[in-house]
Amino acid sequence: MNVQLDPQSKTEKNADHFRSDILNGLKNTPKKLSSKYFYDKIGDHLFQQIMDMPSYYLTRCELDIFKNKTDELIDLLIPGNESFDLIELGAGDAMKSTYLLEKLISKGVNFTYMPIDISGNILSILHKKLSSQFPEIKITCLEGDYFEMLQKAASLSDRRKVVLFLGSNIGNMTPEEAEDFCLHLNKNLSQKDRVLIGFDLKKNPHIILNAYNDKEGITASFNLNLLTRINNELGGNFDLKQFQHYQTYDPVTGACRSFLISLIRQDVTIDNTRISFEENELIDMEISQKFSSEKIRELAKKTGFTITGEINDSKKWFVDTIWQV
Ligand code: AVJ
Repeated sequence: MNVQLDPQSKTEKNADHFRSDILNGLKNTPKKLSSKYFYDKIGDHLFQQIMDMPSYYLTRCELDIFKNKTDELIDLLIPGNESFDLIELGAGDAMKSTYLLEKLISKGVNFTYMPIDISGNILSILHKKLSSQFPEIKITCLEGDYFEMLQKAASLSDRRKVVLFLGSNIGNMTPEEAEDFCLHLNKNLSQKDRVLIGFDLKKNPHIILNAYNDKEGITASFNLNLLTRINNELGGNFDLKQFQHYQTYDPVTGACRSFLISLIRQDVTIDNTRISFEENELIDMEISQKFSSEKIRELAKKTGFTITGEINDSKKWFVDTIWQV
C-alpha cells in the first residue's frame, strides 16, 4: 500500500494559494469565493449531511447507476484485462466508486486506485476505510488540485488511465471553465484512456432548487463555513450573523447558483486587508451547472472527445457518460 505523504512545503504552498485566491476573489465585482474551498473538516461533514438530505437527489441517482449497472460500466471503461490506473477526481468518500472497486477486485482485475481530492481530511478517512474493506487494494492518495495531481499520477506510472469525474463535480465550473478543463484533460490523455464524467441533467426546476435551498439550512451553513474557515486560517473577522445564503436556479441556462448577501454595510478585515461591503452586496459562492444532452455532446465535441457510452439512473435525472480521445 502506498500513500503519497504531504511534505511540509506543500501544506504551506496550499495555504498561500488559499490566501491569494480568497483575497483576489474578494477584489472582484461581484465579490467571488471559490467553492473548492468549502471542503475542510467541517465542510466535508456538512457535505455528508447534504448527501443525506432527501431533497439532494444527485448522490442517490448516481449510486443507482454504480450499484445496478456496474457490469455495463466495466464493459465501457475496462475493455480487456490490461492493468491500469483508476484515477478519481474529487473522490471524497468514494461512496459510489466503491461499488466499482468491489467488482473489479472480485474479478481479480489488476489496477491501482488513485483518488485525488483537495481535502486531505477526507482522503485519510477514505484510505483507512478502503484498506480495511479491501486489504488487497493498491491505493495511492493524491491531495491537491485536479491537474497538478493528474500530472503527478501520470508521473508515477505509464499505464492506461481510467479517469472518474463523478457527482456532477464538473457543474462547479462555469461552462467556459468546463470547456478549458476538458480541453486540458484531452491534451493529457491518450487514445487508450477512458474518462467517465457524471452530469446532473435539467429537470423540473423545483426539484433542482429544492436540492440546494433546504429549509434546514445545511446548504447555508456549508456556504457560511467558508467564512469561518477564512476567519480561522487567514485571520479574518467575518460576522456570520451579518451574511445570509441566497440560492437561485435559472432553468433556461441550467445555472444553479449560491450567494451570500451582506445584510448591512460593513467592513471585514482579513489579516491586514480591509474589505468593505455595501448593504445587500453579494458574494458569488458556487455554481452547480445543470446540463441537457445537447450541451454534453457539444462540450465533448468542442474539446476533442468522442462519447462512447451513456448510462442513466432509473429516473433519468442524471447521466454517466464515457469519453475517449
Ligand atoms: C459536490 C459539486 C456535486 O454542486 O451539487 C451540494 C456541491 N453544493 N450542495 C453540487 C454542493 C451545495 C455539489 N458537488
